[in-house]
Amino acid sequence: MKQRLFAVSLLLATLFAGCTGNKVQKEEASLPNIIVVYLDDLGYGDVGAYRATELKTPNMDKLAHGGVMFTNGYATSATCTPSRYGLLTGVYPWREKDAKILPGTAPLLISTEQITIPKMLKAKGYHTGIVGKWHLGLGSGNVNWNERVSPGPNEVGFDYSYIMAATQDRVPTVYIENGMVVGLDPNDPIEISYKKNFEGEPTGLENPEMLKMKWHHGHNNSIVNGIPRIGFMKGGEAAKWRDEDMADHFLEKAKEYVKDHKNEPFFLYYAMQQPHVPRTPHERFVGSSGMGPRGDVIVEADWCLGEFLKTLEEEGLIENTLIVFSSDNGPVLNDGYYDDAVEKLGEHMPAGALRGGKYSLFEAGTRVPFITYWKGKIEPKVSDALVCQVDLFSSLATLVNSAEKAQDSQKLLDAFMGKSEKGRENLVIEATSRTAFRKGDWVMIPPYKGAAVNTQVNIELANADEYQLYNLKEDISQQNNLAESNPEKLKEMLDEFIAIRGEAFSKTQKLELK
Ligand code: NG6
Ligand code: CA
Repeated sequence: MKQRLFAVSLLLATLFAGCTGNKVQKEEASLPNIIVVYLDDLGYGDVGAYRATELKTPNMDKLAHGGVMFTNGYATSATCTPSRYGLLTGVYPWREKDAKILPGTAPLLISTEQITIPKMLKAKGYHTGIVGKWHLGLGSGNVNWNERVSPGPNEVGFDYSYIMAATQDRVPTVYIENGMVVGLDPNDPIEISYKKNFEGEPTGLENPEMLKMKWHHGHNNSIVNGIPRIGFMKGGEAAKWRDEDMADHFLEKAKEYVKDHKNEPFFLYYAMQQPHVPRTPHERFVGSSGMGPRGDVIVEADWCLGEFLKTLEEEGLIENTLIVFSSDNGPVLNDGYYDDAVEKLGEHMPAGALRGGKYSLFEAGTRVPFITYWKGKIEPKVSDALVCQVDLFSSLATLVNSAEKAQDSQKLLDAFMGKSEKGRENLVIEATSRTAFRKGDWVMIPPYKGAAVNTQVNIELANADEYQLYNLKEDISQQNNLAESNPEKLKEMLDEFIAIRGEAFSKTQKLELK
């Protein structure tokens, strides 16, 4: 009996698969390509269209002026790993206790069981690729960099991956293609440690004479290309990247990916490394901004974007491709190296009018440039809708007619397509494991212990003994704390925040009004 039932269901399954197979084929023809161009530490005020006057970003501006330019677009977090986790999974990073800035040796943060944007799209017939910065962990502890490194991006939904493991300032300083270190000489194996140095290897701390870039805080372990890094590395000489070529290199790979997959619907996550430290513009961009390396690498990233757009145009793909442009977190000037970012800043305001920066719960930590562009499909407009990168999952699911869901991701396709001004009603933002709550024009930051200012990077973190409540419409720079003068609003915000964050959280944080 059991066997017969099995046979019948097998038959049904085959018939059903036949039907859906055809359907997938039909759908594929009309599916647009989707590209996320993601910068690292690019601030709200770093883009011309977002009112930067001292820095020229013509290609980012082209997207902003030809698409929907969001003024209330957020990353889920004020640092990279959690932010990227939220982007790819549609789950708030504060739900995942390990979603913190990861070392290069950290295990894969996203569970291989978990649904992700690339997995969701793959099921709809997309080819999926990532080129650029990963920083979501690799392997399952104790990675051997001389064998295939897995699980990694290929195991959470990407058919193709060409990545750096963590950040440009962290070892291993090599490219990894589908899990294999590129250009590795088997006779010169790679060893990595974040605990101790390998005997006889120079470090930034002990060998300052070998440095072409000096460290300011942290960043004094292994030296690669004259730049001291976080973490220790031995071997892998032939595989090491040249920092100044990284932008060109990722651009080339992104272009190749597009050309290789132009005949099928594809999803590309093009995660540029700029303007994160160490800022190493190619020689032809040195001096291009007059602002030192930080400005120069933004000019370089803008150029890369322009070249990449040219490829989409040349390949005839630009009218069938939705491009999302954003940044993983807000800006920072001195993030650990002496590179003139502070000294040569001049009148430029990387955060625009926003308060704080990277690592901060103030607006500049998470409110970032956020643009959707689709030539011929999206009408240019500026949108004040409240949107977050965590919403891309469900919105893209709507676009491709997928029923997949992710816990915190809202369906905001109309807002992303510029058809509606309706965004989310509220949003939990995160910065180094602290959370705050935005609702409508208001933002509430609960009290947090810890320094008010991170003096190394010179950024206000938003820690305070008292509650903070700001009306962002009237006070975008968060100068007037209205917590005392508007206790009703504060209570309303706090109650909703606790309802989302959960009672247990409120107890550990002792979130109650006196
Ligand atoms: C910090 C690093 C900083 C940067 C950051 C990650 C020190 C002192 N600072 O720990 O330079 O690498 O991590 O940036 O090491 S992120 O954009 O990838 O989150
Ligand atoms: Ca970042």
